[in-house]
Amino acid sequence: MKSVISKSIILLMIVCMTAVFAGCSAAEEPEGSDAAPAQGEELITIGFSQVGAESDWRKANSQSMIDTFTKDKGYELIFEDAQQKQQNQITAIRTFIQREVDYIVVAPVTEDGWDTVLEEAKDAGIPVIIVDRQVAVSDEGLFTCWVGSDFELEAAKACAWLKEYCDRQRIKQDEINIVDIQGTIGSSAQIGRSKGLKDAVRKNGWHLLDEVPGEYTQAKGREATARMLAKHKDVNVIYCENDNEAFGALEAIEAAGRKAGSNIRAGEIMVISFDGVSQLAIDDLRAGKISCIGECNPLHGPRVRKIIENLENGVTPEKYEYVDEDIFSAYEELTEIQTEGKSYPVKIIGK
Ligand code: GZL
Repeated sequence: MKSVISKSIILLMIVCMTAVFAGCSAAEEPEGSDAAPAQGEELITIGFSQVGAESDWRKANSQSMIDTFTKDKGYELIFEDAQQKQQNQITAIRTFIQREVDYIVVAPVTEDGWDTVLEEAKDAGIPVIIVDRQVAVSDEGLFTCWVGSDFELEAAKACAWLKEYCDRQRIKQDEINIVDIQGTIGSSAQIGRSKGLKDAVRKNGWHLLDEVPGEYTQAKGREATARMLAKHKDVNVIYCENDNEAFGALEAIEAAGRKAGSNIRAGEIMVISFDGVSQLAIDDLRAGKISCIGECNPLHGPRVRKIIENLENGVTPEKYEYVDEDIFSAYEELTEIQTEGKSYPVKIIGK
């Protein structure tokens, strides 16, 4: 059953986000040909199983797919929102198979549990493109290709920023007492961002006081942060695995009578985050409430279209396509960071 998310609400969101995201993001979108289909040409049908609408990132990701796969460009998009439940995604994929769509696109909520349904899609001869988070399957032949972010690199860059910041502010690395407000447990973004933090904790001698699920939502981010502030009096960095958790963390910090900011020495609590999609996140960065954001590019629509165009023309796509991403901060003295032997520019978001 086709379920099209109400476009008016999303459209409003996307206008703000895309303007912001385009303003901040360095990543260029691959150009899909905008040629309209020849008269009477069959539409290419795409079944898209989306995680849900849990975050600003997710809404921007959904809108990118909706904007890309339109009838005037020769596509029919069947959009299914799984409300963050894997079983709903599996049901949606089975519906797509029954409807004999031309392509199945899946943004998997978590990495495990996909072998059986992907086997069914393969048996039906329908190519499956995985976007955003990855799937952990016994046979990589069960999907055609994947496009998304390098979540461990996102974490490595954000942690390299924190290490550099401490060095410049003459804050000893072992003064860092950090809690991790994790994303949806078992999702690639959570696995990568949590692992990247743990690697940095070991390398820099920070203290990882706790890890708690924040499920990428503002409400859970607020709840988890409040618990951490009550439990750990010495915490001075809150590492949020997306911006919506960070918005909740800022509310909890204020409710606890503390101040969010990068002046750890003066007792402020530093908030680090990921995504950088919404105007609110950029405003919080500019105001110094969030100290650093690891960009996570949600605009996968054009990339998936390029993949489908190639497949239509018999061109085999790369198995794994990683998108380029920046790191944002308002701290003007730190314009470049190094990690894993490479340098990355820091995009300074001016006051
Ligand atoms: C990352 C994506 C994550 C975002 C969150 O690619 O999977 O899920 O960081 C979203 O905002 O909910």
